[in-house]
Amino acid sequence: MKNLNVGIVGYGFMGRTHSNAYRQVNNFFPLKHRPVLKAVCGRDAEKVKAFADNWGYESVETDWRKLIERKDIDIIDIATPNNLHAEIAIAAAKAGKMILCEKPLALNAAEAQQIVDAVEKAKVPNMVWYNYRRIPAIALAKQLIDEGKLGKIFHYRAKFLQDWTINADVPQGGAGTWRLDVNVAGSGVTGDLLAHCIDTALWLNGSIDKVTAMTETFVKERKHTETGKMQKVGIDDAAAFLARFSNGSLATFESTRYARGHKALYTFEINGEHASLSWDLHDLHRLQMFDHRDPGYVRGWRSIHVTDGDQPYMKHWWVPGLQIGYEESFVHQVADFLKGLEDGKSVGPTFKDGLATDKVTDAVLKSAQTGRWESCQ
Ligand code: SOE
Repeated sequence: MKNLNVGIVGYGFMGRTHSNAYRQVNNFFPLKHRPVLKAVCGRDAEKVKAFADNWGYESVETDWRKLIERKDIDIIDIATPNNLHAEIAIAAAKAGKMILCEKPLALNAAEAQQIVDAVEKAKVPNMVWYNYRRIPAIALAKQLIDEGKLGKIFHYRAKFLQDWTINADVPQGGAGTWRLDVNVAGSGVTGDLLAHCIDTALWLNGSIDKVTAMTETFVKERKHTETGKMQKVGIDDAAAFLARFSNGSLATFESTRYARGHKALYTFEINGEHASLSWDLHDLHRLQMFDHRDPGYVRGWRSIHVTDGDQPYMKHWWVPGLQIGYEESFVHQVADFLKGLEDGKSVGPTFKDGLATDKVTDAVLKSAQTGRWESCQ
């Protein structure tokens, strides 16, 4: 068993999901590497120390450059707001570190391309934390599609709905609400939520050629936490787009933070000539399937409870019928990354995959401005 020392930058929501994954992975997956919680880095010395104590990190840093300079760090994990991803990732690549980066990879595709160039030059293993690929029900959807169970694909439909920014008093900027500050987040729901839908879609259904989109910012001004002043809001609060996939299928995507009653309703459906699949984050351990080739007298939507040992990832957990949840998708992602190191294979979503998603989100934002179809290539 070889130890791999992790240095994580950022200790918010994602810092917790990643730390939990590093701690659990070797208890459930037989692997040749063991992640060690070596250092956590954040600007607030008191908060970063409290995080280190809580999760069992051996040391703390308050400057990410110092973390990258450390010889005892093997993996840099970037769990910061989006505007820091590129600078940290490029420096980490130059220092020869393996890199795991939160989504979206960068503020835009041009920046993402620079990150890809840096890791390709340095030849360092890399991965983006698009964790939903590792939900067993979604991995099963991928398996069924790859096995040809759906036949030719006609339609893909996805949405990601939330409701936490309807109140105009929610500020922009600062911890938790940096997602509303365009300079830090890059965009609103397009980069934050549609990016998840797009990553899954590209994985399941191949590349997207072009999109036509609309976006809206419902609350035009919000107080900025750092300046205390009312400032123009630069992010998209809601976005919807039509897409044409390279395989000829048509798609609709929608995301908003203004769908009252929905907290994290990520759903997708895919319709093929023989069968359809649908999935819902609020019921994440189930995959719905309709197969027209079933005998007519029993034909109908079936709800597959993805908890059995012969379904993706599940043999590593409990016993058939007992389900797992959101946090385990991160454990699976670390497990796959470590297995990739063992086998000498890169594991997706790599930074190159992250760039492909950023190209689509750029095209969505551009189309919302121009009112035209925009290419994603
Ligand atoms: C936003 O509220 C958010 O936390 C995203 O940033 C995550 O990526 C998503 O998985 C859940 O919602």
